[in-house]
Amino acid sequence: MGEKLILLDHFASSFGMRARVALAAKGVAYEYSEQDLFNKSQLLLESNPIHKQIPVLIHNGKPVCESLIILEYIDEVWNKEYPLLPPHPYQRAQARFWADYIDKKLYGAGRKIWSTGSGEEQEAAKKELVETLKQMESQLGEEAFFGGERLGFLDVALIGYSRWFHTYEMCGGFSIQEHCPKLTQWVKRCLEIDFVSESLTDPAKIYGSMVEYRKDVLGIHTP
Ligand code: GS8
Repeated sequence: MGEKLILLDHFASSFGMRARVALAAKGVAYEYSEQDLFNKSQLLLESNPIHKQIPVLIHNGKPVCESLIILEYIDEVWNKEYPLLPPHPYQRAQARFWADYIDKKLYGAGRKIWSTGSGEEQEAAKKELVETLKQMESQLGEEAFFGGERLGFLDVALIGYSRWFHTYEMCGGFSIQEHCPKLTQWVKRCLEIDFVSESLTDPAKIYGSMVEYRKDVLGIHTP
């Protein structure tokens, strides 16, 4: 009813992918607005004056920032028939803990893998990434999804990173599947859900853009 919803995003952002998947899970229509992060729009600067980062969800002119907060907002506002957070307060606290853990560990380790050519720093980042993913694997246990029988908050929080796995592997010369077969199966299960695969960016597109970025900005040749 006259609702206006805009997502300020960037195609490669695992944070933005969270918002895309959550909105799709809830069946909410929105306007996608790709942002140039090297030349930030007035709308982005005004909507997120503190961090000046995407994603930002602008709901009827009011901006909501920070991807995990956006996820909770989406969960509270739309389609209560499909809750993302679990029902029990303790389970909710656990889901939030692990989502926070993912952001504290995965983003930094992943970034180090693609932004360093090779060497000790990259080896340490690869080790940290694998340890983090293994930790997530043990959280998953024998469940189909982190949300149990169906996709939930933590699945949505993590799935965007999987689109970067190819880039990590190519830049780091290692195989995530080899170390984390169960998590690889989980990724496959998530991608079998149409609204998930349709919301995510093709890993080849992310890798292509990173090869360019490494060459042009970091001066690193990608094998
Ligand atoms: C992180 C967003 C972020 O890093 C969240 O939303 O969860 N904690 C935030 N956004 C990046 C793009 S994705 O790597 C961004 O907007 N970078 C531009 C900049 O920092 O100038």
